Amino acid sequence: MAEGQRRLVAVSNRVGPLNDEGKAGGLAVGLSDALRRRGGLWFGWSGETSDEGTFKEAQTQVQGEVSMTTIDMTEEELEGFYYGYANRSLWPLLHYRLDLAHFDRQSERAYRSVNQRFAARLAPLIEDEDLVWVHDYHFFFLGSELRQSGFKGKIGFFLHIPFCPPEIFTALPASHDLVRAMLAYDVVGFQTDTDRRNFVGFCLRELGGEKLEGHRVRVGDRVVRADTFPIGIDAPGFERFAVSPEASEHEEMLREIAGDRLQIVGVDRMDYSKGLVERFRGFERLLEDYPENRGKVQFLQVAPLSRSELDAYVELRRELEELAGHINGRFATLDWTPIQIMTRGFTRRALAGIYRAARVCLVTPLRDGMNLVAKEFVAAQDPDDPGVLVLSRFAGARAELPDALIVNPYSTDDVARALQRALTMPFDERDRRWRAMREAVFAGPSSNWCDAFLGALENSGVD
Ligand code: GDG
Repeated sequence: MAEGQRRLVAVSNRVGPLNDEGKAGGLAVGLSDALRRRGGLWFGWSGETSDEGTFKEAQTQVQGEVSMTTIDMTEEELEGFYYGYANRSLWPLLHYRLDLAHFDRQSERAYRSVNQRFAARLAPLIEDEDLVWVHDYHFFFLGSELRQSGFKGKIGFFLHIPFCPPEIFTALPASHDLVRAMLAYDVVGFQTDTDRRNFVGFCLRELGGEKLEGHRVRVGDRVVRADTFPIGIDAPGFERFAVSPEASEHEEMLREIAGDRLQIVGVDRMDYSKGLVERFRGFERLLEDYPENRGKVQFLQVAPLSRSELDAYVELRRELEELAGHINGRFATLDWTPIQIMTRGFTRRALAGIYRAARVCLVTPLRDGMNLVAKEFVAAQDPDDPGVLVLSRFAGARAELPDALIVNPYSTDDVARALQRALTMPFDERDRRWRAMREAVFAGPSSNWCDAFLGALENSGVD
């Protein structure tokens, strides 16, 4: 931590790792970059469950300038808070998927009580001079709980995933309570202007709030700054990964297997928000409508399993494996397998090599807060032979990457057309588009997201 700088206290459900070998997940990637640079305390769940009454003392691990302090949850808390409210209610709802959202009062209770308990365990570890930065949809109530315990310092909140329109959000039985709790933060940050507008719209229409200067909104006697802070990647770092021996080994292996065939890749946690089913159908349509691609392209989908305890995710896996089997059954020849899906994870260096071997990367979420894969793909490309990014209009990253081929992921024809265009794109256009995207991904220092948010938090309440 630099002299005179306030200590950063970050709170998120999962804590660490600080190295590059983390599991799939955008939040950990973004936050570990920020903490490695600035130092501070990272507080959250240990990843373990234990019985109430026998909760272990908080565990602290120190790595350089960063302390990571974690606490356990009970099995019931994990079920109600994490699988229940966070991932069966809030995740689908905030991704505009009312059809998949379940609401029940037991999990709502568990969610509130975990927020309260985490706040109670964090309170003795922090001081009013610290900058407390709470992350994501697991902890909407944590700030207001900290306030109730008497904490007077600055608390910010960043939502990594979308904030849906008020018309959808009001379906959540506790929608008013939840947004009122968010007003305890000094700054609430979103990935895109759309998310910010949806949140502000809820405050105005549902809670009778009013807009003030400087992206602030007032509800009753609370004033909160609601602003946009798009998350970025450590682009120079990822570019270096892409030429590391481990990356090159993966790149060469993939190129060798592909031979003259063009490689298409997708890299996503296996999640229904990522539009994988629609993407597979788009690939199938490519082979139907543009038969010249048969035997000439191959599609590798890396999809590490995520939240596999939930029915919707089990169902998604079944559907994807069936669809991949169907496509292969329909089009494969003795020496060609059109589509391959892998549920194992790779190291980040290996992933960088996979991106670099690809002519086309498909990033087609139905809704995504930002999507770091899109940015990583751009950073990993070989400047002499860059690939093409096909990007969903519903990914937050779209705002910064207009030079990708933008598609409507719900339209099978649109995805197939964009794929065909990407596969046949002349070098000059490929190069021009990639350079423009590279500039966007490398724009400003990699610390932009963190510094912008913490700067806003530090200045909040100062007129
Ligand atoms: C949430 C929001 C927002 C993927 N497979 C492997 C692996 N990954 C890494 C990717 C990337 C990260 O996981 C995924 O990040 P995304 O941003 O694409 O998506 P979410 O996990 O849904 O992240 C998202 C993000 O938070 C940050 O705010 O952008 O909108 O949903 O870094 O490379 N990493 C490893 N092995 C894999 O197999 N090591």
